[in-house]
Amino acid sequence: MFENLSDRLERSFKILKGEGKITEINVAETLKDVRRALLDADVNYKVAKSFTDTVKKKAMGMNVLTAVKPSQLMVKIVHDELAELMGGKAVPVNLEGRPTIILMSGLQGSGKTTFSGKLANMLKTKNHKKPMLVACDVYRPAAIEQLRVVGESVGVPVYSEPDNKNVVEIANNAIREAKAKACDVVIIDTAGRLAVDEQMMNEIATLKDAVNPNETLFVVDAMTGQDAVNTAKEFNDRLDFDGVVLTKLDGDTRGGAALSIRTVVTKPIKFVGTGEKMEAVDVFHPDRMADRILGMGDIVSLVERAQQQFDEKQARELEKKIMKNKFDFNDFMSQIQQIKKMGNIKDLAAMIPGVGKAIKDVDIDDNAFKGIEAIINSMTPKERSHPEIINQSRRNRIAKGSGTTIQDVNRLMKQFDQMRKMMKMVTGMNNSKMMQMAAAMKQKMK
Ligand SMILES: Nc1nc2c(ncn2[C@@H]2O[C@H](COP(=O)(O)OP(=O)(O)OP(=O)(O)O)[C@@H](O)[C@H]2O)c(=O)[nH]1
Ligand SMILES: [Mg+2]
Repeated sequence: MFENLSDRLERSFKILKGEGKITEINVAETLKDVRRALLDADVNYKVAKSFTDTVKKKAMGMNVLTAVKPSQLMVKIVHDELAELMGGKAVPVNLEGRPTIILMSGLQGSGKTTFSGKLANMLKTKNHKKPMLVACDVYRPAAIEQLRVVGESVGVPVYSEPDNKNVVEIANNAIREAKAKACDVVIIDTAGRLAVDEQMMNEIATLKDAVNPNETLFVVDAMTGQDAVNTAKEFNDRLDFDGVVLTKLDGDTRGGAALSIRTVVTKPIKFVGTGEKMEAVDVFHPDRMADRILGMGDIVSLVERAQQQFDEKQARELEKKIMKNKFDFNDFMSQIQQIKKMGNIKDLAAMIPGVGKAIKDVDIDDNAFKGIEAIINSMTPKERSHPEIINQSRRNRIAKGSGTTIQDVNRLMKQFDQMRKMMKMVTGMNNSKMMQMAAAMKQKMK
């Protein structure tokens, strides 16, 4: 996501390289490029224009005061303005209320049910809450079952009344049940609706009035681009929601919605969904998102996410093995399972500064795993624990056994080798060092 935008912005700053100072002329040229990059990334026209106007004003004002390189200064100004555009600071979800009541709203297929599960999972594991999911989608026959499966996968109870079509009644009964069971967060999943469907919009407005939620979230598919902004506006006019959840940011989205929604509805983006798995969700941090858009990487969120995923003890054992260069195909296989759980590997790697660009043309997308598992499965236990014995004839046998080609096996052996090296490097760098690096980078920008 945002790959194009970050490349384009970087190129526009290059125009300023070598220039001694920011002048009206060279800044105009850069900003024209920045604006074009934003428009191409599907940012609302008015938002893009006011953005570049503000940047220009700031850049011209700063000219006399500073002695830093113009391109650095511009990166800094654009970075800060991008963060500002997306709300400046992260806004946490409101957890007041006993129980806390959270209501989902949004179009069909936007990701409400999936996000309800992700939120329940996050509140349970990170905030040590005891959530309950409530099925208030009474229209789609399979909706209750879907929520039940989601609830089961994260170990959270699901309240439903299959024969009741009155969502206010269901919600009120659920809240009563939650109190009785000492659940402290009630997450209400609702049916998808179109803003033009008056009856459906009335239903959710009535539901909101009746249960008086602490938090009403509007869930929107980031891939819908400008439509996302318009839908957000229509739902906000009707529901006056508290925050936005941008889903499917892992997809082929140009990301413009993230940049425009906040300005158009003046409600904060609180979460982003980055995959179909229950773990694929992040709290939205405008400044970190700005880092990512500018290709600065996002070490902090990477560390946070990795920490959440990896079992600490298992990680320490693995670390020892890596340091001793004993990392083998058995470990590799279990890493693949971990990575699969974490979501898109390229997305994850792209958060490391410098890596995003380096791997742009490298073949480590999710598809890379398909043949890999087959190949590893065709290895003997000895080969798996002693990869160095895998010579040419063994490679031939493995290729045949796994239904792949010798080239595939060679490629995997090479990737495995590279991975071993990279892991050794990363493991040598502990978290506090990573934090220092992130802080140093921030300092550089100032
Ligand atoms: N790639 C990706 N897919 C997602 C994400 N969130 C949801 N999905 C997928 O989008 C589809 C729709 O998600 P749901 O959670 O069922 O959407 P919904 O809003 O509940 O849909 P309705 O109940 O029909 O209105 C499913 O296939 C999800 O797996 C995300 O962040 N990334
Ligand atoms: Mg649903």
